Amino acid sequence: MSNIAVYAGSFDPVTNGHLDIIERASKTFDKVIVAVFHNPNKNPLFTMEERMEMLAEAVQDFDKVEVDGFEGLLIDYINNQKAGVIIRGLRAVSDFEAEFQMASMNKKLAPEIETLFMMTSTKYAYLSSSSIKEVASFGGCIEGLVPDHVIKRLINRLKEEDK
Ligand code: COD
Repeated sequence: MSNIAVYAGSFDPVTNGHLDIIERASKTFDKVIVAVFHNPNKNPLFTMEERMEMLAEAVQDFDKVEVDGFEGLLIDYINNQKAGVIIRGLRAVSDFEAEFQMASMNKKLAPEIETLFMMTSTKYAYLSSSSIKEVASFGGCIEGLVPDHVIKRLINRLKEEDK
């Protein structure tokens, strides 16, 4: 099995919960590719390029971590990258059902690829990109929950959307 792992997601935007998983995974694998999914059916707050830029800045001090983007099936992307592992973060029990479905489908599509789950650090267990966007949109404090450069971008984007 290849010791390259892919941590895929929407990352709209990256949170400190995501970064915690990335940093911990980077200590276990030879390389971790953080792969931003371009979903043509969704309308994210940040473009694919912006989400990748925010991630690249956030992981610049991490060893063995690369940021990339992909379209289509995750499994096809993993095979193209010659990776062997999908990393997923697990927060509450409520994550389990969707994650189990996704992991089972990916296993059916590519039995040789393993999905590995990493438990969230308890201090980030309640964090999600959606809650960050909601709190920020009502002027709540998100310091310590996302990198500072993400806070700036969020505030600017939400101001633009208000106009
Ligand atoms: N602590 C720990 N982990 C966290 C936290 C936190 N606070 N917040 C989020 N995470 C984890 C999530 O559980 C997930 O594992 C990862 O971080 C990314 O989260 P998101 O929300 O940014 O991204 P998702 O879960 O929406 O990404 C879904 C994919 C894009 C990976 C998925 O839809 C996909 O693979 N799409 C490609 C098409 C495909 O292959 N479909 C078939 C799969 S069934």
